[in-house]
Amino acid sequence: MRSGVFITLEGGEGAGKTTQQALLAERLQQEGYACLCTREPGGTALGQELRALLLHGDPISPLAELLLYAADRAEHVQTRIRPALAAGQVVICDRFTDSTLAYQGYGRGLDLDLIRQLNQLATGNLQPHLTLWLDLPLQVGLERARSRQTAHLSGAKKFSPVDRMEQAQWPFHQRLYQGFQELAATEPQRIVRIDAQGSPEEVARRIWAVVKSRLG
Ligand code: Z5A
Repeated sequence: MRSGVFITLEGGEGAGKTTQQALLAERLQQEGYACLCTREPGGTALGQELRALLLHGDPISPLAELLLYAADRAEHVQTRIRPALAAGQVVICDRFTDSTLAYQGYGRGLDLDLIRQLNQLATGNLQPHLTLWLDLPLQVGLERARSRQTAHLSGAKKFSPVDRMEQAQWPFHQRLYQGFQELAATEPQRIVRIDAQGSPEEVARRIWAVVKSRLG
């Protein structure tokens, strides 16, 4: 049996993670790989409840928010990600530990070392084999995210109400962006920058070139 491969997708809002997750899974399946597509927050039943609290509940303190993301991750790694990897699947996760460093660390200003320790605790030291950072200019990503909401209001399928993070101010999004840049510079072997501009198919081709070389 092939050993499992753990791939995470990271980036700012509207960068195309969900779109690219589906395209990558489709390509991998064509190549004969079994895939698990999942996401954080919300990859388990507990995670769905935490997701509702985190993204659409009343405002909470940054530390409480951090601990809820850690709880979501602990349950997710233990009950879904590790079993899928043990079964030889390719796990593609929409956001993981780097999002916590970017949003709660660079964005909210919580201590990065504390977040790294919590990430290790929640994951039992599980690290992605490959992280694809979808790099899109902030304005473009936020416009894409907004146009999706507008599409919802006019009756299109995908529903995503404006959430707490999307309501945050521009400097917050700039700090996130800087965070992803610094994380990618710190771990260039694991975190690969993908130019997320262009059509979904163009971005998918860039992603596949990287994934294929790693799988090979
Ligand atoms: N969060 C956190 O703070 N700490 C943590 O530890 C974790 C998460 C794990 C999850 O929100 C929130 O949780 C997130 C961080 C926080 N903050 N926010 N907001 P989410 O899961 O609801 O949303 P998201 O992760 O930010 O993703 P998104 O806004 O749904 O965007 P996306 O998945 O990256 O993009 P998409 O849905 O694939 O595409 C967005 C729109 O653009 C859509 O209409 C597409 O059809 C369109 N699109 C996609 N690709 C293209 C291209 N190439 N060209 C043109 N249009 C495109």
